[in-house]
Amino acid sequence: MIKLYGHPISTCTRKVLCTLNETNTPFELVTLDFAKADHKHAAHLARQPFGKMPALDDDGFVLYESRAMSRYIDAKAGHKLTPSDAKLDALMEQWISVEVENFTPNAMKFVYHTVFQRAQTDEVLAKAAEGLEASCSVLDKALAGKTYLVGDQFTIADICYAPYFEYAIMNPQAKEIFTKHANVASWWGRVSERPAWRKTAGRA
Ligand SMILES: N[C@@H](CCC(=O)N[C@@H](CS)C(=O)NCC(=O)O)C(=O)O
Repeated sequence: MIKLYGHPISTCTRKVLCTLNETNTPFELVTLDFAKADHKHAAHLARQPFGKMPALDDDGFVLYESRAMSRYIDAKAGHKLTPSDAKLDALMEQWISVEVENFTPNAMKFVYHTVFQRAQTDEVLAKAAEGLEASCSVLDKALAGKTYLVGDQFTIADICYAPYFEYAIMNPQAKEIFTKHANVASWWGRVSERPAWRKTAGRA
């Protein structure tokens, strides 16, 4: 059975938890204690050499990087969250890259500032707001007339954005950016109410 080493509040752990929940994959969550820096100890460094969480152990197969874990879990579950069409699959990958490259570095500034008590300067937040606005504007155009990022199918791409939206929306400035983009706001309404995400975010 899959053992996931992480923490239920960690954004990267949440991507993997959501994938496990969406695919109804049995798993055990082994909670690492941030306060004791469990993720920096030798036992965890053997699973994740960069000292980050999460890491996964599937009967001896050890994997790190949350997006790789989501792909692995979904592949084992029969690709429920991955389009079979080559073009849609490529679009899923495109949106995951945009999440990593353009969206998350900006969204995380607001998450640190508001949720994880790591205050950011006004200058940093102003720059992050510009980046978030640019990403949301691109996402908004792409989501016009669509249920999820690649169309009707909910995919790993949607999951990858969810942890950052869930937290960043707690910041008024980030919330304003999200809500003024109507297609982004309604997409987030659909994603955030999925039972698997509600369970992941502790709202079930
Ligand atoms: N690219 C990695 C990033 C992992 C990561 O940054 N994890 C955070 C928690 S969400 C962490 O371990 N932070 C604690 C630290 O860096 O010491 C992944 O997607 O798994």
